[in-house]
Amino acid sequence: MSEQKQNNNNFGFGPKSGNKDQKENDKKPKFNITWIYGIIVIFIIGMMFFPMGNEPVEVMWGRFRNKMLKTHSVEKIIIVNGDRAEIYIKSDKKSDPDFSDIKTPSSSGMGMSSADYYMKIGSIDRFTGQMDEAMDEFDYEPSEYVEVGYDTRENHMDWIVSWVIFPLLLIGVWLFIFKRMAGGGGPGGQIFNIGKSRAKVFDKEGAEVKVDFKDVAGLEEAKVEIIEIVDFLKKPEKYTQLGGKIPKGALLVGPPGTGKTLLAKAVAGEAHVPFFSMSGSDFVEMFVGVGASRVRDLFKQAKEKAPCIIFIDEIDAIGRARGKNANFGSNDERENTLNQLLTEMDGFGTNSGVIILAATNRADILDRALMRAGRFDRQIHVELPDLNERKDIFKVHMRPLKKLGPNVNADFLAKQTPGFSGADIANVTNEAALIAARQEKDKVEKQDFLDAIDRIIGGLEKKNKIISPNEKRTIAFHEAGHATVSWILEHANPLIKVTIVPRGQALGAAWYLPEERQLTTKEQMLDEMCAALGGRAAEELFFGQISTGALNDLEKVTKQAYAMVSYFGMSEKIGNRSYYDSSGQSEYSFGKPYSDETARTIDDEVKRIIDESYDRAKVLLNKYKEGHNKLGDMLLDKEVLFAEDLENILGPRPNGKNPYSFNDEALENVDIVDAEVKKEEKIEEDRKKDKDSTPKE
Ligand code: NHX
Ligand code: ZN
Repeated sequence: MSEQKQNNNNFGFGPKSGNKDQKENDKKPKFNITWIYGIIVIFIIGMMFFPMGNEPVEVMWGRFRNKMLKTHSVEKIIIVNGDRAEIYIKSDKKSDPDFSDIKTPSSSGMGMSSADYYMKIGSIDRFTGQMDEAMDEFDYEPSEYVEVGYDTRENHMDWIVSWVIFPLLLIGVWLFIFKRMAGGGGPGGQIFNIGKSRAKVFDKEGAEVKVDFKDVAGLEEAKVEIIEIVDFLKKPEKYTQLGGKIPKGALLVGPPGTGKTLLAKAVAGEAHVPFFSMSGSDFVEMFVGVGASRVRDLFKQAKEKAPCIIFIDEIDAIGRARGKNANFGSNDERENTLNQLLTEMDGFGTNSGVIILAATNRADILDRALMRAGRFDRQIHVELPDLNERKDIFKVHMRPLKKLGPNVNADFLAKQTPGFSGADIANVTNEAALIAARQEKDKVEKQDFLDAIDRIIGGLEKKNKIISPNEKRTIAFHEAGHATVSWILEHANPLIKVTIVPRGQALGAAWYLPEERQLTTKEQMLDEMCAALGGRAAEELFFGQISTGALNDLEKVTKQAYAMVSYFGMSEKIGNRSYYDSSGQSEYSFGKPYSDETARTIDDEVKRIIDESYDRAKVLLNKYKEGHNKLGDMLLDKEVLFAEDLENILGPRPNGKNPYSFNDEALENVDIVDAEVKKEEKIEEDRKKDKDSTPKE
């Protein structure tokens, strides 16, 4: 099991503002407008097929001539649009049985004509000619002649269909397609909003932001800086009257989960000015130029509401250093967005009252231009919490837990969680509460917290994994190997427990409590490597065969050895040279900054260091064979062993001078047995020396 500090990198999940946006959007009662559209369409179609009002009855020429003209019953005729003759019957004739099919007009009938009959006609001339002929034939007096009027009437239905419904339908289809293309759903998913900024605005009332600086535990230095920023906005005169300029932006830098976003939220909660929050990835879209236009829009909005704060989370999404060799795997669109951001930051005056906060966990990869004076001219480093800060963070997160067991102690838990970030601690307390609830307990107890810590570091326990007895023995001996070696070595991390219960990816693990230190000495590194190789060494010595299980151990050891040689100047052959690239911009873009010869030397040195550590582990295990085997058997039996058990078997940890401290010459070209003899002699000597020289207190 690797130590907690290293493992911790896998557990960075700060709250992402994007998720929140999504949730709030879903919460809105979504009234389904499609239904209304559907009803309207059905209604209109219905109107087309079943017109309202009374449509006159259709008649043919024969009936018109013989039953209407002949009986002198026609009052007038209106020719509509040149193809339809509407016939009005004299009111005194309407009671005639011939006209019993006239529909009684229902109150004016929605713009329809109130004619009694109609007839389709071929042409006006022909129709009027025929009528004249018929009227002559039926002896019409000139005064009796049926009047013929003309009318052009627009068909409203046709008009509506061609000018309203059809275009509406087109627009609907078009919108639908673009909504899909724009990714649909999300806020601003509509095509019209594509260039708008997606910033979430928290207004002065700050109703949504309930975080203030009281909720931010630890981070004292960062808080001082950030409180000053709040002050800039509240009382700018205080700073400008002395001629000072208000900074434009500050960059929050720190590993994941350390509370960068939380700090920004606290600023929003305290500043009482509008707060624009968005994530760097919100600028990115598949359409060209969208990122830049979103930046523009964001700044436009911000300037309107100044004084205010803009917060850009995960700014590395757009702020990554622009490639030197353009258009080779570089992203033009991202560069445009970045350029726009740079221009906007330069563009507004220093005292315009807009302050930009940005968060990233990788300041090293950011473009230099972003960090020069006048842009993000302040960097606020947010580091992993130390012991005291973790204690405070535990206290903050334990507040909402209703009932705590009597033995739960934030101090103790802080000691158990070196290398944890604030987010990890939040996770631990929550997990502990869940574990307690699962067991139907009415309190969250210390053991629940410990189980939660194990879970966060190692993953889920997998008690039911099928492991053959032979494998079980291998695992037990492997872990006992780690335990034994690390117990004996003075500079190795102190062991808390060993277990052969599978958890997450690992089949077994040795858990250490790494010391909280800023510097690591060569001896500490070598001892740690030796302990890491103890597993494989035990497999080889006591099983005669080695397994794939040592993968993680070997990976860790190899990286460590490589770092010692090529970064930390800890090998004589390479000397005090470091090929570490802190700029992170691979300034040595053409391969390695050293010759092939040096590369070979590095490889040789790495191999030597690892081989020597391995030999050392084997020597130690050989010497402490009995203790190791006892440990292995006990592990098979109990599955978990704690430091007390190790002490019972192996005796107290060496706290004096370590008899096996690393010595370059002593191990070179010496086989194991030889080395063992020499070492044993040396221990005796050292012990004697120790007894003689160290004064007793
Ligand atoms: C596996 N894991 O993945 C199993 C579950 C020596 C008893 N096969 O050093 O758990 O064996 O001190 C492909 C091939 C991980 C992927 C081999 C992923 C090997 C942890 C290593 C305990 N404790 N090792 C340890 C462990 C493993 C691994 C692999 C893989 C073991 C060891 C993993
Ligand atoms: Zn191991």
